[in-house]
Formats: sequence, C-alpha cells, structure tokens
Amino acid sequence: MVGRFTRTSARPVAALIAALVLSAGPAAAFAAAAPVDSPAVTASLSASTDPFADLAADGSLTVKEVRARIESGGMGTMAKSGGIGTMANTYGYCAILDGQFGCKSGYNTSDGLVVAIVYENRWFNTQNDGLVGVIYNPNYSVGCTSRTSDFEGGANFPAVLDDKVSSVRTYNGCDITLWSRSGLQFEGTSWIHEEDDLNPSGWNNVASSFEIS
Ligand SMILES: [Ca+2]
Ligand SMILES: [Ca+2]
Repeated sequence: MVGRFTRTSARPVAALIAALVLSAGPAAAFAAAAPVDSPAVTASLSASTDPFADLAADGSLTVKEVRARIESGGMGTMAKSGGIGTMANTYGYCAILDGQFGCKSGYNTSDGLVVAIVYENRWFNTQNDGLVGVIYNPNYSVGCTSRTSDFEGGANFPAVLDDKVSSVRTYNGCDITLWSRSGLQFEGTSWIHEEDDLNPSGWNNVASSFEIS
C-alpha cells in the first residue's frame, strides 16, 4: 500500500529548474494516442497484456530484455531516441542518470538496467493502447543501492503521462517515489516497490514527476 502525502518537498529547486523543460514536439505528436484508463479488464489480465507479468518486482531486467519482450509480442514500436516524451507508440523510454534529474538524450535503448516501469492503466495492463513508460539507467550493470537516502535519478513525466500513471513496478533493487507536481514538488508517496493500483491510496492519475533510489 502506498501512503499518501507522506513526504514533502525537500529537493533544492534551483538544481532542478534546468531539467523541467519538456519538448513540445514529441508531446504534441503523442496526443493522438487517446489514452484510456480501462477499469473493466482485471479479470482478463494476462501475460498477453503485460509482457513482464512473469517477472517479480525487483527482478533483474535489462533494457535489451524489454526490447525482446515487446518486439516479440508486437506490443509497440520502439522510440528511436531516448525519453518517454519521444515515444512513438505505446512504449516510451526514459534514460536517467544517478544523481541527475531529467530524461537524458543520447543514450540508446540497448544498454543498462530498467529501474521502473510505469503504466497509464492499473494492473500493469496495456489494453486500449495504455501507455507504458520504461525508466532505465544506461550506465547501470548492478542495480540500485539498497539504501533509499541516495538520489539515483528522476524526471518529470511527459505530458502524455502527466497525471495519468496508475500502476508501477520496480526492478533491479530500485524503488520509486511519485511526486504530485513536476520537479519533485509538493506531495510525494512513500517508496514504492510495486503497486498494481494507485487508486486506493489516492495516487491514481496524480503523479507529475518521480525519483528513484
Ligand atoms: Ca491512468
Ligand atoms: Ca538506493
């Protein structure tokens, strides 16, 4: 269960300002994706709608494995450049770096480890073209540190996923905190290991940014 309003902003604002800019181009192109939250699919959820269903949270998951699973299932089109905001279809990618804020460009989606996957829909499903954001660190080969006191990267969600995330799962020893406003501001969740439905805690379609540790 995720606690609501359990943290308050503590990050230096100045350090984050530069990272708050999102490209309007990709977001605009994305707007036609017609995001839909579909509450009527719980009973039929299966591996066919979640290519990562057989993986336990905290399991090892490389970006290469994500690519293989998505492509083999015909689940979406890879974005050619990094960043959730550049996603061309259901799946988008955000490369984050230890100690830095923002989805980084210049990294391809064949290196590194996945730290978290966020879903527009609840229960990790991708039906109705539900959007999926794959957050990874291109430099990681081991995973996150066991402590949560260190900032292992974060970013704002792009417009297409802003106030839309409904479930989340973490990998490689990482945890995620969701923040209600961009720049890790206002109210944040406790550290989330895995949450298949953010609605009971009041965090459904609320998050605008995230941090990893
Ligand atoms: Ca949603
Ligand atoms: Ca950590």
